[in-house]
Amino acid sequence: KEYCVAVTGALGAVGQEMLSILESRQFPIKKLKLLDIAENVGKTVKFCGKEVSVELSEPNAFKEVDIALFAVSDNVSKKLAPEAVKNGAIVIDNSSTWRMDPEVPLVVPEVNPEVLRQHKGIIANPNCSTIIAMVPLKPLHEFAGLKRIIASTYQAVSGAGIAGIGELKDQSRNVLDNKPIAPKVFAHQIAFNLIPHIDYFEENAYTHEEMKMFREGRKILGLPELMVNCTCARVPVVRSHSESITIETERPITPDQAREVLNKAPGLKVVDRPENNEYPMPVDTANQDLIFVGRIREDISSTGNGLTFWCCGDQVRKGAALNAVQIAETIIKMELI
Ligand code: 2RA
Repeated sequence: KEYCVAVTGALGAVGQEMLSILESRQFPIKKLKLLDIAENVGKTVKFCGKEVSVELSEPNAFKEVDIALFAVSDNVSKKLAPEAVKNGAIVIDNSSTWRMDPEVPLVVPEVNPEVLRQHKGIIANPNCSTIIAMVPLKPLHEFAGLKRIIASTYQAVSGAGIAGIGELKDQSRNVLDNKPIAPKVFAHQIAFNLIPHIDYFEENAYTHEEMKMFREGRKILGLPELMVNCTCARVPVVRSHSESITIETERPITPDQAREVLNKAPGLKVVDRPENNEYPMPVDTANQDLIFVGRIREDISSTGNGLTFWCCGDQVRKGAALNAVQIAETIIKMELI
């Protein structure tokens, strides 16, 4: 069977990545609709060798659509996603608008595909750094039972969109040439620096990005009491987020057991040969689909069962576009459409 698929926000960084993933995975498409804001209407994008024109992203555009992949802002999604559902589409949304709505499944296909059965039209794609953490955490949880997570993220500038990449490149040149810099996308200089601040500060002194790991992590893993402490930093890396994660588990798990469990789990590649200087790095995980995990070791500060590891993943692909397309593939496989 083939489907009418819409990509909303088709010309943005995530929309473009969605298109290239739909094409490379040969998603069963009967008709593709590219939807975007008024100023982009009429522009064309090449898909499977054919030029497709961009149409206006408005409620009527979803009339014949089976699956709508949304790569738009929170405000646009809030208005448009319910309209798309009313018109008969299943919406897979990449914004943060619907993620914590109890009626909306929040899904990483390798982790909790079963919640898709409860969907009522809108399905939410989690935040990028949350997805990257969940893929290795799920098999470790199944083996040892998660009690607590302490995570620090090192997030690439492309997490802030194409403008973030431009800002890093321009600033790097200007700093090397001793020219003045004027930060726009980020609150401070990002070239030759890092910024421990992503998204706004909440009342508890954590940033909203950090609280996404806390709230979304609990929801995805189905562990409402899970203890999660996260610090998110923006680093001068173009693409691929990195995370240092320490867990405390109910039952003991040795580094060898963890490597074995992670080796067998979907969506992961264990890269863990420190004797050969082999460990996950963002330059190696950019533009591919797997989360790389390494530096797996005992948490020597733990009073219980503690394990520490490091992981990296392409946040534009697995952290956004690929995860959304995998959700679409899973709802087809589970016959939920
Ligand atoms: C980031 N949370 O700033 C974003 C992307 N979703 O990296």
